[in-house]
Amino acid sequence: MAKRIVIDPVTRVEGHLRIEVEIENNVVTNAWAQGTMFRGIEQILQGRDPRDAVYITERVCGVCMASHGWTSAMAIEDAQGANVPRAAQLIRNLIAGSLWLHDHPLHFYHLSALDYLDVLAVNHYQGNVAELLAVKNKIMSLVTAGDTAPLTPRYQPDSYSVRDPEIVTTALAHYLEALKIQGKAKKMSAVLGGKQPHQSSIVVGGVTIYPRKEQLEAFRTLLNEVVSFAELTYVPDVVSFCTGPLLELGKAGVGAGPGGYIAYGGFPMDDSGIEKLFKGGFISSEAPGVVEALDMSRITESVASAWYKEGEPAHPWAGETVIDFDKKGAYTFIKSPRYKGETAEVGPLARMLVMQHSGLLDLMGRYGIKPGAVARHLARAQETLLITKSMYRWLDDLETLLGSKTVRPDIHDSKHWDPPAQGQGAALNEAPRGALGHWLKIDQHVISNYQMVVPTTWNISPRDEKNIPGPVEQALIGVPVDPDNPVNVVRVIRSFDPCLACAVHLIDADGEKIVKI
Ligand code: NFE
Ligand code: MG
Repeated sequence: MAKRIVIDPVTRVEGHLRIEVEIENNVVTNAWAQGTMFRGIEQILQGRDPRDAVYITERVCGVCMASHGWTSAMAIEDAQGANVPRAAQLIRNLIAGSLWLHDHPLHFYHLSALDYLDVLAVNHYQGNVAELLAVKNKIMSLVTAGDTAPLTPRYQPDSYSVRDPEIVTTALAHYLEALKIQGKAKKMSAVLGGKQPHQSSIVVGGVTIYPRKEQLEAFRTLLNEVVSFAELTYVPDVVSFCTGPLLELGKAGVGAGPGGYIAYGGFPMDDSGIEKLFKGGFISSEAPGVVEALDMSRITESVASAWYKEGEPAHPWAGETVIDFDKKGAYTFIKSPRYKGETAEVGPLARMLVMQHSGLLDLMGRYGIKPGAVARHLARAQETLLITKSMYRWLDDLETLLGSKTVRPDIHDSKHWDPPAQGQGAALNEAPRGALGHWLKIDQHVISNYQMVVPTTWNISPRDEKNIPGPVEQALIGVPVDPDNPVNVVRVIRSFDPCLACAVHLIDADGEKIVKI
């Protein structure tokens, strides 16, 4: 007999996600991912001056704001033919890079690690390290007070859970330390971005901040602390978890996605903006390991399973976002992005596979780890190392540029401030959770259409017009699950680090439920 399990809301993800799975003989046989919150950012943008989009799109999300502001500026710059000066590119890289250093450790410690820890094992810690004893006392006093949320998730520890008291207590100590590090990474983006959340330095054509020497010094001091945590604590923790207690899950490839991967590329490394830290490309599920060059015209969004007015799959420039609550067969507010009609996973694993990152491929090969939930955690850690190294390079280059005595370098392309009366632009970029694209059309000086195709739109996408499920839906099928303790379901979902706020962009202004499911 098939059983149905509904997890609503899925916690420790950003935004509202509802997951429904069908289970037979303790294995998931079918899955539906639903974005149940509708916002309306794409509609809000219509009729506005294109330059407003930088600030408005940042409000899509409370996590990856700078990625949206930056990508929006790039899309408008594409419409204008603007040239962003190198100093501005470096400042943008540093603001967005700070986001990565904030997001990835947060995802591991605060959103995911608890799925793999038997937290109450702290009580059996017998060592005498003062810091760990303090953690033990702190957690046990919460237990006594009956107040262990969010440290004890609603699922029970299982055979994959780490129970060694020393490892659990150390991981919890790092969980607490990572909370402080998050704050420092946020502060870094505020130093150059003007404020947090929602930076205000990035504008169309460049940036508005001309950092003083003290600001760069403050940034570097914070960077040293954040990088030292990332390199000496976070990455080693992820590697030891993935190649230790989680190895069996990793070798079994639990949570493997569709096998198709897409990355757009991001973080310009030189003046031309052509050489990038992350490379763009597509890997088809039909040809694993073969990276194809991207053809932007092959990106489409289907609305077959979404509460939007029926229509053929459309390229984002021609896309529409018109609500249809009564549509038969629809079950989500998320559209289905596809590349050449194929489902593709985005995010750190996609990026690292597309760029054939030797560090990740070596680790996966050495330990026999297959693509899946564990590989996603490993990929996130490996790309963090690319970011930490690049942050120093960008900061050094910026200091050299700004320190030049003879010429004050440009931070803005002032010849291209006014957008064209008519035109269109697009930007393909990378956000912490994956490939991010903004497309806009301008008519009579204002935005006539604005379409965002966001990382979580790719990953949480529903069935398309050919009834092919999205990446998370496919990743869940085949996952072994104890129906009384479906922790494996959330382990797989959270390995994607979904953000539904980004994916849906709409909420009813009165806070009313728009649809009842
Ligand atoms: Ni709201 Fe986001 C990122 C974007 S969405 S967090 O990273 O763009 O998946
Ligand atoms: Mg969209």
